[in-house]
Amino acid sequence: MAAMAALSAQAQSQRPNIVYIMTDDHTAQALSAYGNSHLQTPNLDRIAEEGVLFRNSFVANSLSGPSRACMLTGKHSHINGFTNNEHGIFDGSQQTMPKLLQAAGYQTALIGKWHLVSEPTGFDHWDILIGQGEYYNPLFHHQDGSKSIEKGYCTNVITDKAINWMEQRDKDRPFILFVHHKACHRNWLPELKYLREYEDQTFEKPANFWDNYEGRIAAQQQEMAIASNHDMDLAYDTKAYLPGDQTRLSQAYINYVERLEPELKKQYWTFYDSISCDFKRQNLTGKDLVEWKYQRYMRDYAKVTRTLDDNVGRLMDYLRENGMLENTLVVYTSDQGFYMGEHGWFDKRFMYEESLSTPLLMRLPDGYKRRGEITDMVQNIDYAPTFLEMAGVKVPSDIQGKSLVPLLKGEKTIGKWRDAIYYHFHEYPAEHAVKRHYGVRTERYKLIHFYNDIDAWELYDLQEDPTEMKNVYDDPAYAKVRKQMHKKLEQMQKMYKDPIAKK
Ligand code: SGN
Ligand code: CA
Repeated sequence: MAAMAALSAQAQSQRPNIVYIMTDDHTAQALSAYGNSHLQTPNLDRIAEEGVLFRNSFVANSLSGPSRACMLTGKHSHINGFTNNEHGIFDGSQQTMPKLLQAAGYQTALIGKWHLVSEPTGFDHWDILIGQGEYYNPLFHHQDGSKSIEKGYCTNVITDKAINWMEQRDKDRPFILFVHHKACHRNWLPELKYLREYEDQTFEKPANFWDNYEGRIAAQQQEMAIASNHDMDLAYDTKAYLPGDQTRLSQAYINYVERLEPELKKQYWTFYDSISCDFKRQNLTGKDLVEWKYQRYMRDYAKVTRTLDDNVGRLMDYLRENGMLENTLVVYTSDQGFYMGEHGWFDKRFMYEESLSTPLLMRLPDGYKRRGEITDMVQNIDYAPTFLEMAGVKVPSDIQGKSLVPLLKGEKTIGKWRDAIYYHFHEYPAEHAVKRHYGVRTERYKLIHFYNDIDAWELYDLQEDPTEMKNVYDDPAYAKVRKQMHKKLEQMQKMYKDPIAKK
């Protein structure tokens, strides 16, 4: 509070507000701003058009809880302690960016998905989903300890709550508002008004959809293939059942739909009944069945994204109409990327490009001149130091991320920015069976080590092989690169104090 007292009311009001919108599993390939021509996200694209789009934006550990912990602390998972969803409980007594902003006079609020198990700390106000949350009439955990169902579709409810909070805030002090959506997490239940949206569209499969994982042992052993009915469940993900007989559906899925009011529930089942009728009539097998599953996945994901984009638009309209845009940093990102059929997959976790990446768009407050695309490599541990610096708060020396302020101000960064990022995924054994691994990515190369119950190294030349189909670790032509990348990895593990580093 001392820092706040030292600032005049005028200085207080000049510090930018921060609206941080983070979605769940919304991958860069599913935004038109990043080049998807099948799926329109006009409101998100507008943030990029008026601000900046990061082309090389990555996470440190591609999973919900760990990503959130990295963002809040500016530190890698092995330092902040939340390494995986299955056994993690976030230590809320540690230093976090919201706490530092709060101490400097910022109003701090968090709405939506939290997923860090312990109660949020460092927020003046919080109102969170429980665990993964629900799409229809979601249950919220309020700050006073009570829980209640909020009527409506989750993405709309979260935006309403965010706007309501901004309405009643102290308008003389800056704020940071975290808007954390459940969308577009599995199993992609659409807002009812968009049930029929995208149904006429055929989505193009990525070129490496039928990957056979040659030379990549961990990829051979995962459980996240669209083709496998064990992984992408017909009765859960594609919502297929015998028409009129929902008894074969996954109970978890039925429970989600049961939350709807009777009239809406009827609309819902009528729609998926027609899909299931059609499915039965076609009697698909082999590749045709996989193709059908892929189209169902894409269409439902796209519908969920549609509502998300509408709500980003609604939030931006509020900021615009209230004259707040000039003094607000708006950030749009996701907790990680996702596979949209690349390598034949859904889900994330792997250090391959689509889930290592996360979309990152920013609309900048006055005084930050950069516009357009930024290609420097950035990571979610960078958000905390960025927000702190923008708020005029000294960045503690134990924060591992780098402030993005020089990039946002348009300063020349050639030769001064980082030349590699570090990644470490810890959750195994677990759902989707992705082995533990760590690695380093430079502008051109990527070295990965899968460790626990296998011991496998992979090396990719992203320039020659952007879809990561050819592991060149044992290719003599890459011997020199391999050596350099090992050196880089050792350096980074030491620098980030990962206990897995070679002693
Ligand atoms: C759930 C999903 C998984 C997903 C994890 C983690 N299964 O367990 O497919 O990988 O969440 O996702 S589900 O049957 O419950 O849909 S994360 O984004 O929260 O990390
Ligand atoms: Ca996620």
